[in-house]
Amino acid sequence: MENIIEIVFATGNKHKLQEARKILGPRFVLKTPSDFGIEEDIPETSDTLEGNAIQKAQYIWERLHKPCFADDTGLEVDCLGGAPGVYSARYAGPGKDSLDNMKKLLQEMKKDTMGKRSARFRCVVALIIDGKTVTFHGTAEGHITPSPSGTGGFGYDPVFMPQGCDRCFSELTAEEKNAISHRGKAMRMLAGHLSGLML
Ligand code: ITT
Repeated sequence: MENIIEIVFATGNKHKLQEARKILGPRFVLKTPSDFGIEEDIPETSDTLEGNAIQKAQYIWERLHKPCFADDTGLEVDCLGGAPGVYSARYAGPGKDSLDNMKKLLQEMKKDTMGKRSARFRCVVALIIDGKTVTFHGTAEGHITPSPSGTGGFGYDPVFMPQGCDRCFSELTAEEKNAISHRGKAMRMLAGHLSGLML
């Protein structure tokens, strides 16, 4: 029988946690910072996804000294020169939510974009075990739709249509999104790595 692997996911985002639990399956018991009384927002001040993912995982490692990982994700839109990218969470400014971010994105794309709507989600997962860091990368290619649709998922999902699909991430079931998403890809690599370590 496979052993259970307990690990801390350094996130404050409940949607990410829900997705990670589904992707990783019952063998992995995911704890959160708040299970250990860490309630503050974990700083993410790097200008790269990898830098932020490592920074978030390190924040938890330094406080708990338990196996932990973090996820930093960005949406890169080609006609906007890769924006919002690493600034996806704060695109519409401080104190704004996902609806404001999507609104700003669609507004920006009404400008001189020559009809080009290609985009991708990039996810970097940073794992720390025994003080050693390893990163995993996952990408989902697609395009930004002219208006939001669907009610599932979170963040920019209502305006992101993955390549080869006629529905946005927000119109897919959780299983369908996880099968092709940036996070699904990165976290399946994480699971493979952890399984190989025979923790
Ligand atoms: P943690 O740092 O606590 O993990 P966060 O929400 O701050 O949570 P990010 O910095 O990685 O996480 O978020 C980047 C932004 O991209 C944020 O606005 C999310 O809503 C959005 N986002 C992340 N993953 C997404 C996904 O799978 N689908 C749609 N939007 C996503």
